[in-house]
Amino acid sequence: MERTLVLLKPDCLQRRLVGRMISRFEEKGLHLLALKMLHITPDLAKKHYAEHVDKPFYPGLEAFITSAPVIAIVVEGLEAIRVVREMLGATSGLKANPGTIRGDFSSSRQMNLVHASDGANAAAREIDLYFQPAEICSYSLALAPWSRAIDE
Ligand code: FUP
Repeated sequence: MERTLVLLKPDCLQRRLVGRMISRFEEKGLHLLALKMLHITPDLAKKHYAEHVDKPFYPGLEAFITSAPVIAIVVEGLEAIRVVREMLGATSGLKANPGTIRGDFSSSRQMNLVHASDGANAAAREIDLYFQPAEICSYSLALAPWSRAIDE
């Protein structure tokens, strides 16, 4: 089992797509362990996008990500880090394949609706940025035996 951090970005809230995005993760069979709405501060934005802080596009990215609330979600599942990234598609909605979230809903590189951790180290670091350990709920799903074989 892997855990990954998903962020529904300000454009997702402004366009009232939150429910549809959460539904896609639920329908895929991913397990929601924690969820909160928050307003990202410039300080948190710099921590979240540490690898991009010095890039020319960073000021615009920070203005966007702090412009309205986001929904942060901890998602769990088999190979969840890769599976969720593939559900999002390429960074730019103009390049993302149809069938992916960005491919279906975004025509922008910046306003691409949803963020997800891009590897195990990023997932651990980002979950830690947004959630206290006590905020992450552990529970079993009654439908689990109908979601995958016992040896998967
Ligand atoms: P991703 O991992 O797909 O979210 O994309 P990146 O880590 O490469 O970029 C982080 C965010 O910066 C993306 F969501 C979009 C934004 N971005 C821009 O706004 N302009 C750029 O030129 C590149 C990325």
